[in-house]
Amino acid sequence: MNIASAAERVDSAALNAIAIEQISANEPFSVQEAYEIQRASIERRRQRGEHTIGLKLGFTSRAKMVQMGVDSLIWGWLTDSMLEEDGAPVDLGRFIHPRVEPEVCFLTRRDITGPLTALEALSYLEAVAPAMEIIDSRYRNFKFSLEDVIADNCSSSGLVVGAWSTRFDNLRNAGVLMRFDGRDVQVGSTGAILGNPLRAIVHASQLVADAEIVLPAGTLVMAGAATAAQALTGGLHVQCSVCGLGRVEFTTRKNA
Ligand code: OOG
Ligand code: MG
Repeated sequence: MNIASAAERVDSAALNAIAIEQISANEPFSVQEAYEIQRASIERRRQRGEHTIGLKLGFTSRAKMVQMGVDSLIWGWLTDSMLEEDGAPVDLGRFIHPRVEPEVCFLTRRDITGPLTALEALSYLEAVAPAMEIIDSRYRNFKFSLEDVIADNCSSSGLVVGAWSTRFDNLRNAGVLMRFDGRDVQVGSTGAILGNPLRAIVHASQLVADAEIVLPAGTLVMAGAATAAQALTGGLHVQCSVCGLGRVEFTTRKNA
């Protein structure tokens, strides 16, 4: 597997919003190689001036695993260029076939340097917020293998984070509602995310230890979607509310 060439392919696809064939269609590759491709693609973003602001977990709920036919937890990087402002319009022109999903986002307050237990995780957190992730697979028809999606930085494309809160107590089973133009499109519970989205921090700490990196204080961690993702079109008002945490929203603009 030529790591650099595969990284160039997923990176260009994201940059130009043009879908590509799955990397695995021509050459099978391992999960380890997939993370190497992901790392090399993030390095290309860094060289263009983007910086990483956090990480995201994927397939932390059954709903997502079933929707995408993949059953392993995955992780990828979030960069500053992916961050959209709460309440602001999002231009869909930079995406291929964007989807949105309801999540919660954590903000860390101490460096995470190694594996944490569930009990320890809370003391590493500054705040939690309702959030939505905009995912956009770089592969045609949004179809991929586990290795393909990891290499593609787990479809990461955008995130919108609502107001921060310190209400960590209610996360085990808080109602989640995503609406398009006031109509319910996804309904669920934060409990669908690993039983409790706080476990995302435990997983993140293990991943960090395995990858031999440090997650600095002030890192964002997206816990993964509580429900299946929903396709985005232009001219929508999209809102997600998480019971006890409040809500987050954006509108979509189609730039043809
Ligand atoms: C991969 C990303 C999964 C989540 O929250 O489960 C993910 C995808 O579905 O394209 O972000
Ligand atoms: Mg997600």
